[in-house]
Amino acid sequence: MSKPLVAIIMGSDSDWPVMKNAAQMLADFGVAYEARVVSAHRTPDLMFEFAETAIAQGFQVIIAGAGGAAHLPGMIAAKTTLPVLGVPVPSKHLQGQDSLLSIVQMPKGIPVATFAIGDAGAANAGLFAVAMLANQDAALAEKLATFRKKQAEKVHAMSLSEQP
Ligand code: RP5
Repeated sequence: MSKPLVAIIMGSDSDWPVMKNAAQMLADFGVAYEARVVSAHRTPDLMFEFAETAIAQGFQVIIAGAGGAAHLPGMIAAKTTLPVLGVPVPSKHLQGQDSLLSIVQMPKGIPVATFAIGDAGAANAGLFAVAMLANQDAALAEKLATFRKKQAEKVHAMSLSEQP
């Protein structure tokens, strides 16, 4: 595959089952990505190094997922001008509501595009990255249009059995 345009980072390997949904979406569209663990709290120096070198590495979009006190997406956004898509990972005690609020409430000037909690949010972050890259890639735009068409066809084909 070609050089990855999308970085998927997460605070722990325990986030991977959720963040895999973003990776799967990118793989389905043939978009090269790199996935790795970078923890805001446990490896802050690595986080800064990653953010500071992300543009030079050729990334165009960063998908960042974390749970609990989910500071990773915001801190990455603080250190790079690349677009950061934040995915709140469900947490043990507050079911990801803490993750969501930690990611979404960014101060004016440092945006993080925040997605839904969990699998759907991660998948949609992958899709959003595809949509961003499709602006400069006609073949990818075509694949995205086909994806939407197939999705709509599935809904049109739905029927409800046993209606009272
Ligand atoms: C966060 O703490 C991670 O993003 C993860 O969601 C959460 C728990 O991490 P582990 O204790 O599973 O490593 O930093």
